[in-house]
Amino acid sequence: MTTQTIRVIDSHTEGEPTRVVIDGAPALGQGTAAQRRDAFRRHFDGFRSAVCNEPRGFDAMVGALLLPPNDPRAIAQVIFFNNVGYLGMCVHGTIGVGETLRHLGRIRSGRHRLETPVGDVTIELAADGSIAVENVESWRTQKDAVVETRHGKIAGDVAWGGNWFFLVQAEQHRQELSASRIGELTDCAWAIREALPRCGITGTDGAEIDHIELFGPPRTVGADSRNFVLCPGREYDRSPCGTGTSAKLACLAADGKLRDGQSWRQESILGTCFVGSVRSTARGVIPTVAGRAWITAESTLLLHESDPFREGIRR
Ligand code: PYC
Repeated sequence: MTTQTIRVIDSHTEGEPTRVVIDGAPALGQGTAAQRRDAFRRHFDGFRSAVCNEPRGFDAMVGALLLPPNDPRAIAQVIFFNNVGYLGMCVHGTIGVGETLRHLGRIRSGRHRLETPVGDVTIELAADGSIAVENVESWRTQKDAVVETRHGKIAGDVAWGGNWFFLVQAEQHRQELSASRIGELTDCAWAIREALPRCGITGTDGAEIDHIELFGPPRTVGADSRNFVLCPGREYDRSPCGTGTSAKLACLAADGKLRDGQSWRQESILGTCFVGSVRSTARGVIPTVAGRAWITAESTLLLHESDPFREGIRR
């Protein structure tokens, strides 16, 4: 009987978990992060499920494969995945990767480039322990698109922040953004998610919008906004969701409500914060989002040949 071993380092970024695979990843050949992500999806989807799903993970777990870069100017290549599939970018996960590289002694300070399937991003380690991610270019493609759901008609903006988002003002639909209402918020956000394709609302080139962001007034002193973000696998983001914050910053900038360099403090449904700012481009913005991560475990996952759940409990 053989047993496959996978070495991982777990962390959480402002509450949201990241599991970085540092050894035991499948052989994906040479190529860009997008090419290797496609090979991973085609040939090793069971590996994704084993790392994220029960009994070794849980629904909120975001995995990150740490691979050698395609371009030697980058420190590493990263492919993000979750309980149901693959992410374009993941800012909380990138902060988790940064903290993991620091924990491993591979970086100490300064700026470092990482390759992701949707473009290169940069991490910068600050003296206070936080990590800032300069994300991929982000922009809004639709304002006030209306979706017909079982909760009634709901208007929202479509924006790219490294993943596709539909952003909805929560108060307009009597949705109080409180951690005691996670069940109701999940139900509302999922109804929107399911209705979007029926209403023909997509990202560019028909891309599926798989993240729903409800936003409203903050509760923490000094924050600008609170959000609730539902991820593709029907699990909510414990952090303020960095790609969702990037999408929000792109909408604010498009509405003339955020100047270049101005700070925006985005609070999560749990009350943790990311600090964001933007630099304008012709199409949208380049967002920078900063937050903190903590290492929670160094482990070896064991996948026994005889285990009926060696590839996790798939959803
Ligand atoms: O921080 O970008 C993010 C993210 C995406 C999904 C979960 N977190």
